[in-house]
Amino acid sequence: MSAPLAATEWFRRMLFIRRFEETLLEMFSKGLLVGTTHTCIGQEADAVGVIDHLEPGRDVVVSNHRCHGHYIAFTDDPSGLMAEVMGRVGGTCAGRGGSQHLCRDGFYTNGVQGSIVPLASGMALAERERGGGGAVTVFIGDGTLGQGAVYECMNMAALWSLPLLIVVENNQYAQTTPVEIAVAGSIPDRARAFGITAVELDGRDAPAIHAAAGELLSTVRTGAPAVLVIDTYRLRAHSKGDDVRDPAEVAARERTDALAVVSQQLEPAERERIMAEVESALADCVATAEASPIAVGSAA
Ligand SMILES: Cc1ncc(C[n+]2csc(CCOP(=O)(O)OP(=O)(O)O)c2C)c(N)n1
Ligand SMILES: [Mg+2]
Repeated sequence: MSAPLAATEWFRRMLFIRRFEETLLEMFSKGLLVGTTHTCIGQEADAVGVIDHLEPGRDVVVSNHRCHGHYIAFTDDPSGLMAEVMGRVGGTCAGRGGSQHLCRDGFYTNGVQGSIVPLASGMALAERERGGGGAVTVFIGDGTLGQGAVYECMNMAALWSLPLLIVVENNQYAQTTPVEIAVAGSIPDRARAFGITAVELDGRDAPAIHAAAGELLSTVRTGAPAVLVIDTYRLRAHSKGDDVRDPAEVAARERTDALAVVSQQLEPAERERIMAEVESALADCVATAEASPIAVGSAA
């Protein structure tokens, strides 16, 4: 279990993911990206807080269509991701996978909702057999709770003592469908029905995410699967322009999201210094990606 993160570290890591994805949206509008893109803007604390407890080489992360924050937090390879979404040879998958089909060093993504939970469960079985204490963390959204395979996996994970953490990022919507009209009852109670420990918390409280994920992962590693439900909010469209939400609702959440909360805890000079460092690192990352040749077979 990793030590709590300082506010400066939260700010640096979350801001980098935020600015990376804001840059992606700008580039997309200029036709510089290949395929599609879904941003986790507003949900960065989930990636940073959970993945700080994971180690490439020991642990596995399985993510979904909204995967950039998870990838950056786990691999520290933003240049590879930038090159990938630009369809460049230097990308994570040599420019052929694009935004939602990443595969590198124990990090896997797939855009087919629900499919990743059986994949992650199988990987957790492999980790259990290997006996090295590795854990598999799979990230799903609230909308994915409508897929029956999720519950079949919870059943098997409990019966087979799989080292599996399912993180549900409940961002209140599945594309345009609000969670209230799609998900009945309590999300953690769904997991508890299988005898699985489940914790639900407010995603605006970044240190709470870190503490809960650390505790859950320490028991997950011993073969007790767990579910962490993070109530969060996506601050941008589902993908690019498809947003039918009330702008006042979005603006209210923007003022209170985890990045805004942490930002307010910093001295102005410190905030400015970190912002400048992030912009410089991001510029390097874009320049590295742009220097890489366009991949044969990419749509670029
Ligand atoms: C099996 C399947 N059905 C439909 C889709 C199309 N689709 C992509 S994202 C999405 C909504 C997902 O909602 P949620 O699980 O809440 O994740 P979020 O987009 O909110 O992060 C849908 C329906 C898909 N990718 N896979
Ligand atoms: Mg959702």
